[in-house]
Amino acid sequence: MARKLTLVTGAGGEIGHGLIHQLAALGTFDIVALDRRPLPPELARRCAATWVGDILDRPLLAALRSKAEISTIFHLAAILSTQAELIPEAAEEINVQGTMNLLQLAVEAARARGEAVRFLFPSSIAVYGLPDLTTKRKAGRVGEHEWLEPLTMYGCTKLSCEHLGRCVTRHYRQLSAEGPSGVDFRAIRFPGLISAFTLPTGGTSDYAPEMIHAAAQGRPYACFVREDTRIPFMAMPDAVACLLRLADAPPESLRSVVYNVAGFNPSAVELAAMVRTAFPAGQVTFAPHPGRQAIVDSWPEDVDDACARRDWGFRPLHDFQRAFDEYIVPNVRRRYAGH
Ligand code: AKB
Repeated sequence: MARKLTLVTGAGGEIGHGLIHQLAALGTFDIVALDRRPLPPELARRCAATWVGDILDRPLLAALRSKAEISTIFHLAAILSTQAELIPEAAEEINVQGTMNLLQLAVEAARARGEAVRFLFPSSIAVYGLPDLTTKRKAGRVGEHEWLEPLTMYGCTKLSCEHLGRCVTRHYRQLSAEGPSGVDFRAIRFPGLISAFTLPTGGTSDYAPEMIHAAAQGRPYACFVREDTRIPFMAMPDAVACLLRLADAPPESLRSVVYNVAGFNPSAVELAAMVRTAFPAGQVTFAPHPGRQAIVDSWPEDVDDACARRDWGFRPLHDFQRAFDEYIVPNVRRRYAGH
């Protein structure tokens, strides 16, 4: 079977780290990695080629495309929610213009190959905007078409990218005789992600992984949200499995271009209890940051993932307990052994 040439942007990031390991293990992909920084050797050696550069650098993207016949794109590069509030203009440019640049690359790659290019995009629960806590609690598991008025720049950029991807896939240059773009855009609205191997940068769901990694090192951690805060999370292996499973789904089985996926949704105090049990040397306290609190209060308590289960057989492997017992605790303990 011909090996598929796959482009991964933001390759050195949290999802990129897990995805490249999985893609390499599958052995059916040749990976072209793009990141602003050189990849660590253990990632770079799993790639057919690595490029250091910026998704806003269109000559670089043109050069990359001319050298590689790309069949699939995992476009992971993005500025996350907290950082995007600090640099909104740059976040809009990177998250939206950067994505449009990659969509354009996908159109050109599809034209060059004469075959569709699958474009996998990590969107986020941040596209949702619950107006207040009472409404959030009443809303419960939010469906893909509800509460789409995000509170954050990040949420707005992710929602814009979903619309751009759908439009390029279904209506690109609809007034010209060129015909369809050949882009097959598929997006997943990820909850907060928890990795045992990497630490997040610039997100607002980061309190969970930060709490875990601090406690594992016996360091005190002041959680920046209230004890009763509740949003959905997912273990990183499930997130990577989602991307690969959706990438593999036959187009005729997909009735949407964007999907919710859920894992588990403990409150911050339930999370702290699990962390204290696993890492008793850790001291978790609560010191809510009003601004970041308002952001997570606008995100749903949980999401309805029925469409993902129906269209591409999504099934999370890890619930809350299993994520800790089988993935987080063993790997995080190993990571900080001797610390
Ligand atoms: C963030 O906190 O910004 C991200 C997300 C929920 O999309 N982790």
